[in-house]
Amino acid sequence: MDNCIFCKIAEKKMPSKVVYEDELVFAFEDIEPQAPVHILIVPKKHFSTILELKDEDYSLVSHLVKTATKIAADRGVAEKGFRIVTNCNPESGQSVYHIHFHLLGGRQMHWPPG
Ligand code: DGP
Repeated sequence: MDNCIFCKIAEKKMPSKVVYEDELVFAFEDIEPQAPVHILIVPKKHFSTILELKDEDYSLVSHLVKTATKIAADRGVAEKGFRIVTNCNPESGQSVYHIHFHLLGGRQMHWPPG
């Protein structure tokens, strides 16, 4: 989609620190890391928020989650613990309107989140 930074990153029209890529998903380092491990996992197909997902898109969601857990293992945070977060719409703090899962790890997390 035009003017979507995460589409541009996934299409490699904008630079990023690539962590993983396959035909469906793209993962890269967050530009403003909130933890020692902070990676964004995005679908290559554009959806603005998770509210746009249709029934037929949920296999993609499971692929995104599976990718996040694999990366967590690769980065050595799986056993100690990590968090997968997706924000939806303004009150959640969503700032980029292309679905993304934050993978956060490498430090003690707190609850409730801010
Ligand atoms: P959210 O607030 O949930 O929409 O998270 C958006 C995240 O995207 C935020 O943690 C910062 C990150 N981000 C924004 N622009 C860029 C960018 O151009 N490159 C990278 N790598 N990350 C970005």
